[in-house]
Amino acid sequence: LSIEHDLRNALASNQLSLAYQPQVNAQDGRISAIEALLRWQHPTRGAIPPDDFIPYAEETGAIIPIGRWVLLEACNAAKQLQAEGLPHLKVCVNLSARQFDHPDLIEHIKEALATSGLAPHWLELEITESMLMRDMQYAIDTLNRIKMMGISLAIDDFGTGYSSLSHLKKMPVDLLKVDRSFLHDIPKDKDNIAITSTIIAMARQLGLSVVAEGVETKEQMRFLQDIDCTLMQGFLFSRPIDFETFKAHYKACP
Ligand code: G
Ligand code: G
Ligand code: MN
Ligand code: NA
Repeated sequence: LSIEHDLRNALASNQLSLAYQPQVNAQDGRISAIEALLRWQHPTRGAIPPDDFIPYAEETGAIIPIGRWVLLEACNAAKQLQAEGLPHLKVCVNLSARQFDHPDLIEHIKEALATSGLAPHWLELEITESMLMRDMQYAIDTLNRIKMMGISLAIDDFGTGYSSLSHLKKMPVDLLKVDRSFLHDIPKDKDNIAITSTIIAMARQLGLSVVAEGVETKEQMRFLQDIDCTLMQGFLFSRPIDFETFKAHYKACP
């Protein structure tokens, strides 16, 4: 049985779901956004991690219908929080390279917003540096089209992509997500302290917000607060959890 066949079937048979992980404001601890993370519950193999199936989905093109569904599902979730009278949150959706290059990308984004009724400024799209560096003019044009719709743009896994800063500054993005590898062993690891502080200072100079990813300890949190990081995301605050669980938590503690 091929994973490709299983994957195409997964969408139709409701085996895919989204988990949500909050991003909290580094200064006041309040939740300001949630990142949608794809989950696959396979009927016989159990939970398959995204790192094990997204590469297949990319290769086979299955990521296009799956990504279209992710966009709609994530926008619906953000809209539902609003409909229940909760403080509004941004929802962040990861795009894969193949989605970013696909001619229907803009249509699929518009469709998700129109169908859910979510206002565009509550949606944030995450792309990686490598997606931007393959064809810079295409990337700039596509990002501008997305930005003109009122959607925010984030560079995910920032610092791991070998892209030059002179190229990156041409990209019309709003936010950098510092890769979680740089948080490792802070405050013991002096190199990581230097790298993280420098990325955050640079982002501030460029007028960009920063999310530090992979925050697992109070020591990391205090370090990030001291250097005026904007937002934090990681297991210290919450693991990725299903929407109903997140909603119950958010209702109790908005
Ligand atoms: O939760 P974590 O194991 O959930 O995610 C592993 C990887 O899968 C991350 O690099 C994340 O960006 C990626 N990922 C999670 N959800 C999606 C999605 O909906 N679309 C794409 N393209 N990547 C995703
Ligand atoms: O590439 P992207 O940043 O989209 O991937 C998000 C991934 O990071 C998911 O797999 C998610 O489960 C994972 N993640 C989120 N918070 C933490 C954390 O605090 N520690 C670790 N090790 N992984 C995390
Ligand atoms: Mn991400
Ligand atoms: Na990341």
